[in-house]
Amino acid sequence: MDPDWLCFHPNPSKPTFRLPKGAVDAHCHVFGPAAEFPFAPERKYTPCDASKHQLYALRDYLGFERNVVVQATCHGKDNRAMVDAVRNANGMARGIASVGPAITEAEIAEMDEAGVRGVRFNFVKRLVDATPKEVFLGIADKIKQFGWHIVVYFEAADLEELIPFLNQLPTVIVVDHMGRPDVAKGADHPDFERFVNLMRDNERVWSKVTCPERLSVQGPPDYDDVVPFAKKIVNLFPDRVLWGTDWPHPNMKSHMPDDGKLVDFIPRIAPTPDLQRKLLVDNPMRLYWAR
Ligand code: 0GY
Repeated sequence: MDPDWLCFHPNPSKPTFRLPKGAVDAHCHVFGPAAEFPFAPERKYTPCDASKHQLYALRDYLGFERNVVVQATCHGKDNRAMVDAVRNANGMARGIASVGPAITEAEIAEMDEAGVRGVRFNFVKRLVDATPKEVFLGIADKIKQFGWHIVVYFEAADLEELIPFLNQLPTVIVVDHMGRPDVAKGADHPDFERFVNLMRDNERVWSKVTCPERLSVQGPPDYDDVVPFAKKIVNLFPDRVLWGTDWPHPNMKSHMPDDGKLVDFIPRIAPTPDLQRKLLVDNPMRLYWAR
């Protein structure tokens, strides 16, 4: 692994917040294990191993019932580790893949049968080499007939340029980590308003209200500065939000979050049982377990 790699928390605390029954961790990853599922040659980082067994042990410990395993960029377009994790969860996991333009219908169908329900388009330059938008549109065209959706990962500074492209996408679009706002600017800043307006104008756009540990300038343990951002999105769009741990927290450099404390962040951004049930159960079930 990279010399400055921070491995996930070895013994997270037990959350004080009791998750509703059937809660879904809708953003998490597996890394390898590299001996079984080697990392991709084109990767931008080399992490520690983080296996499906460790992921599902954390699920049980925190009180989740299900997971959405998102293909991590260290595995490139080789989805074997993610698919293996999804196949070995007794129906309690779904997957998001990374694919190239050569993907065939048969390959999509095979992943669909395993439990994959979407693809991720990544625009974060430190994680991937750029993919032309026409290539992404071609992939979108292929996956839409399977009822899959598209997860997009970008940073706030890139949103303005991306809006026409996002509005061209023919499926539900799930934005990772609220489009990575610069929280130092505040939740009423025009940059975050741009993201709010995207969700307001395009009802296909959903958001993961995830990663306070990644977005916070203030830092642990409370990540207070991220609360107004996530709370705003949950309040305005309660039926189009998802939550996830982001375990095993790729590329965290400042600190490694305590996953139990991350769960305790949920009632601060979704204060009522009704909002919590939508965020943690109803919305992910509708998007990932409709079939
Ligand atoms: C995240 C965050 C990151 C990495 C990845 O697939 C990945 O490599 O998603 C990141 O470094 O910001 O969404 O989990």
